[in-house]
Amino acid sequence: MSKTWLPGFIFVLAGCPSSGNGPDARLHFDSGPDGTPGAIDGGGTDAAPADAGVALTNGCDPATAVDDTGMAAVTVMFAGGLGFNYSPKCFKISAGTMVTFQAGTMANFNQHPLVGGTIVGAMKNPDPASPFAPTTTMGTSKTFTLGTAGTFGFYCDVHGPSGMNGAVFVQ
Ligand SMILES: [Cu+2]
Repeated sequence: MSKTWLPGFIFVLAGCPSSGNGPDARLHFDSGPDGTPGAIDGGGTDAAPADAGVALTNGCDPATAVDDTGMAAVTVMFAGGLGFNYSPKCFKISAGTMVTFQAGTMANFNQHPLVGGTIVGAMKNPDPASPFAPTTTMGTSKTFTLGTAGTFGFYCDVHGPSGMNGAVFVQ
């Protein structure tokens, strides 16, 4: 009988980092049930190169980013389900593409303010010149037309340092 609960107990331990401090602990805890923790919190493929000294923006590498070039419009879901994340997190578009940030059913910009900028070493670096500036703090959907080529990071003002961040490469 005791063997039935033991594996579950181990799983819970694995999902809760002992060093958890606020939002970071929430991210890791919540990303488990969501089913897509890999791309967000370092368990996936694109977070590893970030520690290797490669110049990435919010963990995004243009070589592996989702290729949405040629699309007229792209939608980025945020805080979908229980995951404090953006999907896609890293993507490429053509200049002139409309990018819409769309909240999940239980989320909004008040809970997840959208900031243009980067997370470097868990520090938030807002960029006032970002096409995503100023910070979006209300509503559930916001559309930006990205007309200029470049790399533009974005993050959630609350959960950005713990993984809710991403970048778009405009070509
Ligand atoms: Cu958030």
